Amino acid sequence: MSNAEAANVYIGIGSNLENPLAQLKAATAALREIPSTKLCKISNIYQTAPIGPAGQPDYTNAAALLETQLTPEVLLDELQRIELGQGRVRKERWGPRTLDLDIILYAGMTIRTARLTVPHIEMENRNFVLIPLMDIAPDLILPNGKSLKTVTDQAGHEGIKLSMTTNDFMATCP
Ligand code: A4P
Ligand code: MG
Repeated sequence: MSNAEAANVYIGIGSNLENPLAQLKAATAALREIPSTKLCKISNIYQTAPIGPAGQPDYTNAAALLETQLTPEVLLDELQRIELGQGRVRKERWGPRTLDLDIILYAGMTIRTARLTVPHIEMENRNFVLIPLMDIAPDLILPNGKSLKTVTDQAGHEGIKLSMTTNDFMATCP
């Protein structure tokens, strides 16, 4: 793949059901298999307090950097295929899930279609998205001109703790 044609895409990864760490490991292996796409970076792994309906388990969250030649909607198809392959059942909004793969940023683009809102609409409100992203893209500027560091500092560290470093995680990946 030539870099000139590839888009840098940041993916948010989340799970809070059926052994979330194992879900993230399987997701990492699956991201590597997406056609015309390279998995470039994985953040540290975090344990995070759930946002949304009460009573659901803590989440495990991380972020990944992909380099892809796929269009945003084709990439979304691939991510949804991986979610379904890992037993994802869509029920209530923000409810518990085995695997959630969200497109957080796609090549600095702003996208609003029936299927996609990029940057992810909630990203600036969610430290469980921003803090993993800071691990892999500390100098990133968002499409709205704000620096990732500034919005991450504003979001704070409440409800999030480091659960595993990237190196320890990758050492145990299939
Ligand atoms: N969609 C639109 N934009 C995007 C995008 N940028 N990336 C559409 C991916 N999908 C996008 O998503 C519903 C539809 O959103 C998709 O069909 C796609 O066309 P979904 O994954 O089926 O439903 P959802 O995930 O329940 O809804 P939503 O609003 O995407 O939820 P979020 O925002 O993903 O939140 N708490 C913690 N601590 N950690 C978490 O990871 N995650 C959620 C889910 C709630 N609370 C959490 C966490
Ligand atoms: Mg989602």
